[in-house]
This record gives sequence, C-alpha cells and structure tokens, in this order.
Amino acid sequence: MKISKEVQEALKNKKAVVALESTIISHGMPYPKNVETALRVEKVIRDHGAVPATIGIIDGEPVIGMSPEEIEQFGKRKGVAKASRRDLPIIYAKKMWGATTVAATMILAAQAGIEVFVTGGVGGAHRGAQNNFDISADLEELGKTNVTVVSAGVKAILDLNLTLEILETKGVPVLSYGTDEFADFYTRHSGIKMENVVNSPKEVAEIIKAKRINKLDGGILVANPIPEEYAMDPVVINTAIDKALKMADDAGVKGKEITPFLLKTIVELTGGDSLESNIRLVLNNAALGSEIAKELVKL
Ligand code: PSU
Ligand code: MN
Repeated sequence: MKISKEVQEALKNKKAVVALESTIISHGMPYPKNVETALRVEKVIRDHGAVPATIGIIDGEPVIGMSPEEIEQFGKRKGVAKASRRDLPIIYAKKMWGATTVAATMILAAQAGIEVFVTGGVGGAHRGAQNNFDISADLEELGKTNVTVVSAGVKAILDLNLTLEILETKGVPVLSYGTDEFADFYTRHSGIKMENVVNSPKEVAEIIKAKRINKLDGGILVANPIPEEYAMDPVVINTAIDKALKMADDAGVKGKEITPFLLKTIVELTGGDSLESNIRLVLNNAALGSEIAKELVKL
C-alpha cells in the first residue's frame, strides 16, 4: 500500500491519525459537494490537531492519505467501483479504482496501523433483512477488525433494531455519545434507548485501550448524534425515506446499489436538505473522532 508522507510521519511520531472512507465521496454524495465535503472534513481534523488519512484504491493500489487531487478524482471520475471486503482481491488483481466502504476502509486502516475512523453512517441491516438477508458487510467487519468507527448512529433507511441486535451478536460495543438515545443519522431521536453512554473523548479512548490490551478483537461503534440545529424534521425525512424505499422496490434496485440509490433519492425528495444534514453530521463526527484519536495517543 502507498501511505502518504504526512500519514507515515504522524504514525511514526505517535501523532493522532484519523481514517476516512471514499465510498461516501464516489457513491454517497453528488459532485462537487462530495469533494468539497471530503476536503472540509480533512480541514476539521487538521484544525483539531490530528492528521486525516482518506483511503481508497488507485489502479489496484491502496492509498492511505490521498492528495486533494486524488480526492477530486474520486469525486468526479466515472466507474470507480464501490469496494467492500469481497471486492478487494478483484480490484487489486485487475488494477481498478475502488472507493472503499466502511468495511474495506476498516481493513486498510488496521493494516496501516490507524485505530480511529470517521464517517457519516455505517451500513447495517436493511429493512426486510429477515427475508432478503441484505445486511452490510460493515457489521461483519466491526465484529473482527480493530478500528473504532465514529458514525452518526445508523442511517434511518435501515432497520435500526435489527442492526443493533446483530452488533450485539458480533460483540461490538456501541457507545452512544452524550445521550442515551441511539442516533438515527438525520435526527437525534430514534426512540431506541442505549445502555452505554459516553460523555468525553477520553472515556472512549479508555474503552478502546481496554479492548486492545485485553485482546478483544473487533471494532467499536461510536454513535454521535447530529447537532440539533442541523437535524431534519422527522416527519419530512421519514416521508422521504418511505417514498425512496418504495421507489427502490418498484425499480428493483438491489444489493450494493441500494444504499447509493436511497441516499441520492432522499436528497432529491428533500430538495437537498438531507445532503446538508449529511454534510454537517460528518463534520461533527470528524471533530469528535480527532479528539478521540488525540486522547488515544496519550494513553
Ligand atoms: N453512509 C453514508 N454515506 C455512504 C455510506 C454510508 O452516509 O456513502 C456508504 C458507506 O461506505 C457504507 C456503505 O460502508 O454505504 C454501506 O453500503 P452497503 O449497505 O451496500 O454495505
Ligand atoms: Mn447490502
């Protein structure tokens, strides 16, 4: 893999490093907002005194710490594959471009020695997963790869209860940040009460360290709710989600296309409001992730 100079130096000098994914750039947001957001997220991380490492695959080679030009390419290039764990060997062998999902980014972050990863929302069990088995590989990865993922909970397009049950089965600690209600991406109010509430980056870092030194392999999910001022009206967003789910069903959208289709349709149905919320929650996660990474290197 190619690790940028800046990230190499930071890792060597035990500075805080925060991993970032590229599926959110290539398949999660429209151009040019995707590129603008990716660069803003990096800036937030730098402003908090940590080093960002945006991860993706270029011509079959994993890149840890993309340049702004590379981020721009992921934002506008056509045909960048959505790369989850199962896709990696094919993308490597065929020397393709791959935008890494949460699962694939966790794998590469762990291989590079990065313990904290910031995104918008992790994948999970889709509604109807009891029958169609559409459960994101992100959950499997959280079950085995040693990376902490800071996410605005789980996207409301999914089945949240089912997702939390699977995370429990896989032994993934879910830490709810600053509230006992599970974050559901676009709003702070899923109605699901959480057992494990954390209130400071240091508290999270101590749990990461306890997991590491006790050899309990696997990830941690930090559910960080969107700030109230950027949250969406629950009626507006839930109406859009239901409509988008119906449109996906009618159009027969399946498999890896589902998440990008739903995100794009919801942006259209909300006149861009959901995109604005999505951007704000990622920036908010970047700030928290940086603080967690900084506490972690002190321990
Ligand atoms: N959440 C977002 N935007 C995204 C994704 C999640 O706000 O683009 C992406 C992440 O890369 C996540 C992936 O890993 O969707 C999950 O896809 P699937 O459900 O197909 O595993
Ligand atoms: Mn799926």
